[in-house]
Amino acid sequence: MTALASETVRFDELSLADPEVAVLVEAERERQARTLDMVASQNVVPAAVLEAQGSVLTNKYADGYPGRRDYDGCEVVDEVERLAIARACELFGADHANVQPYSGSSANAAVLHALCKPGEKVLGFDFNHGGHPTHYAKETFAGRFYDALAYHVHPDTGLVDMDEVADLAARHRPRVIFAGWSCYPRWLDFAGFRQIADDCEAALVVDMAHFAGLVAAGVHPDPVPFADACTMTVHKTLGGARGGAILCRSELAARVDEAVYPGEQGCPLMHVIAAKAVTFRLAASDEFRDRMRRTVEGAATVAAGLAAAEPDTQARLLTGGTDVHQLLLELAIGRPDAPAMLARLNSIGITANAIRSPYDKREPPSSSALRLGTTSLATRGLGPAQFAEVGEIVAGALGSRFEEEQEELAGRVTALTSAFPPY
Ligand code: DSN
Repeated sequence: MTALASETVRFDELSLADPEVAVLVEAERERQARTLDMVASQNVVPAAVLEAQGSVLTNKYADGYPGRRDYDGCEVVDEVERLAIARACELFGADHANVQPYSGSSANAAVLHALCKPGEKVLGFDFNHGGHPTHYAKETFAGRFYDALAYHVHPDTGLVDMDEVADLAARHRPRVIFAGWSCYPRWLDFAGFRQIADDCEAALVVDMAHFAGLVAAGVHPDPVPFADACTMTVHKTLGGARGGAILCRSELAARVDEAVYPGEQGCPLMHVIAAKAVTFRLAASDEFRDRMRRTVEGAATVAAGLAAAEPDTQARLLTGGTDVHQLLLELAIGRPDAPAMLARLNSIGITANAIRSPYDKREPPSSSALRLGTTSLATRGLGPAQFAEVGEIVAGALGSRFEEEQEELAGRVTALTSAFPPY
């Protein structure tokens, strides 16, 4: 158990007012406690963040920004938002921060709103190759309101094909280039993206939703010096308030702020902004940096275990390993598909998610790949020995003797979850 997540959270008032919801909240608390959560985008937030998000700040309307609101009585929430902005700028060395986006998707919508006119070109990373739909996909605002296209990973290496990025950028001259990912296990070449953006006079937006915590802790290259704007979520590796934020150069500050409010959103969620301020403070601590180091080293340890087990599992690590908090495993054709392997993992108490691997040969809803993350486990306190064991357990779940070993594997998961409770 870590000091950041050490207090039991109680729901006495909720039980009185609405026993049905209280029972469900308790059921979810228990589910989280007895599960090894390897969904790479999830985390266990500190009790302090739960308290701030559940505070009386939820009662306040505060449309606008500190010192210029549309409502009276904003003097306290102004201070809260100023704190969150100052802490975000200091943590990431940014000129300006907007802490109001309701989510990472809202943050991406706002930067496009700030930097592009409808119909202008945007270049993003293909979803099935690791990118996020809000960077380009036709089902989202990015593809619906802008002329969006996508780059890919190279089929031989599994790495972002920078030659393709440069070629698409030179031919189409996008207004915005997105660099960032949801399902990709390697560092991006931020200097390379900057050069490509400069060559075609595009703005570079780095979506660091997944790796913001790693950047804050100094265990991942820093995109801030290279990007015109960075978007993020605060609840993934950063491990805090649910929602988004934007960092940008000072010359873009007014455009970004106007794009968030009134451009894309109404009233800021002041209780969540308070929790973002708490998150940024905690992320500046030595304890957080240690946790991020354990997260990344844990992913490398699990990856090494799975690589060693490949002759049995026939599950191949995409790109051969990981630099970050997640790893991607491609399952051989002829073996159970990703949903079937997820069901195996679930049956022993591990949650993860299925993804389409780049160049997947299976027809949806079948797919060939799993994404496994170590963020929540590191927050719960797991270290090198436990991550080695997690690698063995996952290998056993994906292996040829799963049915014989299922009970023993489930027992090992229970021993770990009991030793490392989330709260
Ligand atoms: N849903 C997030 C993830 O799982 O990576 C991305 O928005």
